[in-house]
Amino acid sequence: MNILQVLLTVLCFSIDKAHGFNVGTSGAKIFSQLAAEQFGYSVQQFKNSQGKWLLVGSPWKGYPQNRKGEIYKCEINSPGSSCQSLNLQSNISNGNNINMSLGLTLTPTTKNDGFMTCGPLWAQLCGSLYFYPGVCAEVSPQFTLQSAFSPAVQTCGSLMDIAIVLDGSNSIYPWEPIVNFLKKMLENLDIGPQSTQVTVMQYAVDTSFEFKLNAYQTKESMINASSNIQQKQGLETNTFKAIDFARKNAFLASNGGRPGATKVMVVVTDGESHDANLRNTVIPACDSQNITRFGIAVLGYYIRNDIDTSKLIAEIKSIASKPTEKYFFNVSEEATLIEIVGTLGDRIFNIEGLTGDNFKMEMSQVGFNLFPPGAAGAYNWIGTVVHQNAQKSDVLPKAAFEKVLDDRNHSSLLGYSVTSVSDGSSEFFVAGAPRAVHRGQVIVYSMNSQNQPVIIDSQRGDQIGSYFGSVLCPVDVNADGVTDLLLVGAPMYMSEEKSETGRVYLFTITKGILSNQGFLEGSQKNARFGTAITAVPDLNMDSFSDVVVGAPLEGNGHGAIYIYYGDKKTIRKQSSQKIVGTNLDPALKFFGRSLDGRGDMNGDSIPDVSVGAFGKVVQLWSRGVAVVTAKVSFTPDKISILSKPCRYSGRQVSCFKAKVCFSATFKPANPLGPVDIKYNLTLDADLQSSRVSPRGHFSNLDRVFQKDISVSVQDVCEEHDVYVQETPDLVNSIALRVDVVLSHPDANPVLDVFSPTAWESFVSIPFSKDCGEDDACLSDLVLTVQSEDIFGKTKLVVSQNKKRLSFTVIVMNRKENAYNARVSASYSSNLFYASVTPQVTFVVNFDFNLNQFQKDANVVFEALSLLYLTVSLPNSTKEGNPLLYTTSIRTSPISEKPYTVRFKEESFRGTDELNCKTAKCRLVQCVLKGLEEKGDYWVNVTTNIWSGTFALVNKLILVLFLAQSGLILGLTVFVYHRLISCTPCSL
Ligand SMILES: [Ca+2]
Ligand SMILES: [Ca+2]
Ligand SMILES: [Ca+2]
Repeated sequence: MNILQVLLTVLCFSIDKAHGFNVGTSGAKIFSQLAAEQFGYSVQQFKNSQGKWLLVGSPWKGYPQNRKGEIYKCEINSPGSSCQSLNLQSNISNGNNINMSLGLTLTPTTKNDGFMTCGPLWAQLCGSLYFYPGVCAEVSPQFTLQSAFSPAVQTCGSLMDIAIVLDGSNSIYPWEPIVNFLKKMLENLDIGPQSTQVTVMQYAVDTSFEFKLNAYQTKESMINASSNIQQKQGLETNTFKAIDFARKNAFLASNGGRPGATKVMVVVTDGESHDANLRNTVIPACDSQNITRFGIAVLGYYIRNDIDTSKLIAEIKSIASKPTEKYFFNVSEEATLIEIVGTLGDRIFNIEGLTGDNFKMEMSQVGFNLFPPGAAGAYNWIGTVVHQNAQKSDVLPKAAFEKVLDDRNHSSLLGYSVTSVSDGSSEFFVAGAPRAVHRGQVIVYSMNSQNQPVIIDSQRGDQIGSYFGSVLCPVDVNADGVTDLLLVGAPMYMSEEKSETGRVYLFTITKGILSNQGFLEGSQKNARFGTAITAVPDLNMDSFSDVVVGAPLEGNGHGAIYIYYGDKKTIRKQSSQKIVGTNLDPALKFFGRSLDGRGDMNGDSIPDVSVGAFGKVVQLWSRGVAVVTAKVSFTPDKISILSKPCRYSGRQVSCFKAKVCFSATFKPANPLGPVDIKYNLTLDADLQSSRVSPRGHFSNLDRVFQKDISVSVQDVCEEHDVYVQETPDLVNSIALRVDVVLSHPDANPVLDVFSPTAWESFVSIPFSKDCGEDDACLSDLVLTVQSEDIFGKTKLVVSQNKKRLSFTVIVMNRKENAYNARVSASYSSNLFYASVTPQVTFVVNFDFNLNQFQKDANVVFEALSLLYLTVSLPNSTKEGNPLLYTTSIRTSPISEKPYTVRFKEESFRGTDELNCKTAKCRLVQCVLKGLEEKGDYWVNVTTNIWSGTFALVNKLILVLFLAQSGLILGLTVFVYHRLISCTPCSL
């Protein structure tokens, strides 16, 4: 028997999200703690000498009294699913400080194999005001706290001596609001011998102490004393004498003044002074003693008496320190003084303890993200980045980022996220500012030799409120030490339906310069896709790193994660797998709010993905990958329809045997399978074929045969009988398609989605075509057309009763068999096709169109043996941008169709060629007529390029085009289809 291996055609393979890929969901381990404490807000895989753990942040632990937060350790390989608290918060916490929110972030520390956690919401109590310096803690591999640092923390108990100078002259009325203002102001200060001391003086003609700096040790006693202050009364307002008195006396050591304490004077008055001539000596004297002065003008008396206030305001402004807008206040009457207390308190705090240096971290929150820690709230919510090393914390100055942020609203939250990327030799830092100019921004910078940041590049988000830059994830896809991609989350990105779908933007980085490569998107509304992003070192073992993205709000807040596999230096933009939280546990909420996948957690060498949820963390197990190959051979490889050796359904029929062999390769290489698969054999499965019924059946009387088989490295083969039906199609080979799927969806290993799982083989069944030894059918069709009417000689009268025009058509073949033989008739528009009466000789009827009288009627007959050629043209990009439109095929112009042009912004970087894989193709089918034996045939398809699609290319590409002017059409991208050779078209 002649056994011949026949051509295997690999069918297209597609990734079906429903099938998933190698992140398994069966056997997932779920750890739980209190959801109200936000257990699961962060998660980190961790290994030490005792085992493998999940570290889980529970930043609200202590809720609602004092959200100190906590880290839990959950042992992966222990039988139970309980977690233990590390009790870190009790070792860090400081009596005055609350809501440490420890565990909001978690990150490994490379230097000692431990980890770092931060509590950026850590609130510091200064007086009655809270500030948010944040805190980060380093923890050893054995879970002991090593150090805690809070570079933004204030010494809010730093020494400050405040002299309050009150105008007590007759014009002040009523007095009570002045006392209330004083009491309220004291409430807002951190009073004490080691923090802030206050002295109060009152003046009219002359000045006297109400109490001195060292008079009261507690806030309560000082407020009590203040309530008893009586109005001094007096006809003159000697403001400058009072200021000078305070300068000379208030801060004296004998009166309680402390050397090194910051000196502040608050002057409250309601009228122009009687001693303005002293101004030019008194105020410079205050400056030389570093006394910061607040000037408060009470305009009540002037307004009540309809006096112009401009001189008064000018005088008080001249008393206040610079800049005036920060140190000068005015109020319309005594009663409204109390309204400025909050602002005044804030401004006093802002100068506290920080003399001669305008460097402010007062509203910063260190640790919103790590390495280096970001300080999102620094500089009044503009934010900055703190570089921490063993010796010290370098808080990067505001000016470093001011220009690039262009943040007039002072709300960038720079440092909300931070990371670093490498080009192999240098390291660049990336900081996210999710509220910069409302659209969000990422900034790439490097550190120069003076430890100062040098801005390299920045990119803004393209939608207001999208929180672009709140999540950053660098990916070294090919693990060569060079960062290939920076993923930037914009989890609040709104879809067109105004729902928070979320997006993840892809950037490549070249020497710190970012280049946008499009974005990833989840599949659902209100998903917050991109809230968490993590790179995984090669889930599917194809040597490229992979990426997992969380969409914690997807599906009404249940959450989902998406898996994207790496490919060369980028990632595939189509997710390969989506795992919906409710499939693991119907009660899961916010599944995907945090992620980690840096390591193998169960010893099979494949990294595993850990997913945080609301009060839970889920450990998923990755599965091995099998690549199955199928080979098919047929015996015999050709079938003669004359030979009918087999019996099928009681009849003698032609038959052949199909032998299917499977083998597999496995990653990891241990264990070597097996993989249990289900295979399907289908005869004539090609859906594009016009054959409705198959030309062959298996022994089960069906065109489809299904079986389970266990496949290992060695070939495993099975043979199947195929019975051939009598068929009118004796030309085309019978196709046998093999499909394989996993026998059990939860099996391990799984089939590789990026390798073929379907193959089509053609048993070259040129049923004996009877076309001579060359097996090519050279026919010679002769067409004879006869009609009752003798055209041209007699006039044909067409009427209602006589409108038929009939032809008798005779086709004869003088040479070898003609397959797919047809007769075609084309006719003029004044005829209707009426019918064909089939005989060996058949009659074709036409009726005249009585609504359209013309002198001539035309009918052209042709006898053809047809051959089709299908041309695929890249018709539009994946985004739907038009690429090419056909203008002609051969000599027949195609009628023009109206075409609505609609362009979307789209990047072609990384796309070498726009072909039917990278773009959407359109099929043009040509019928080839009048072919001669063994000729080469050319079909000239002429297309035009939609220039609009390329009008929006960014400048870099545009320059390239211009440089190659005249060669644009020569780019390999477009030309390959311009002339299509039809060499294999011989019959
Ligand atoms: Ca790389
Ligand atoms: Ca991979
Ligand atoms: Ca594993």
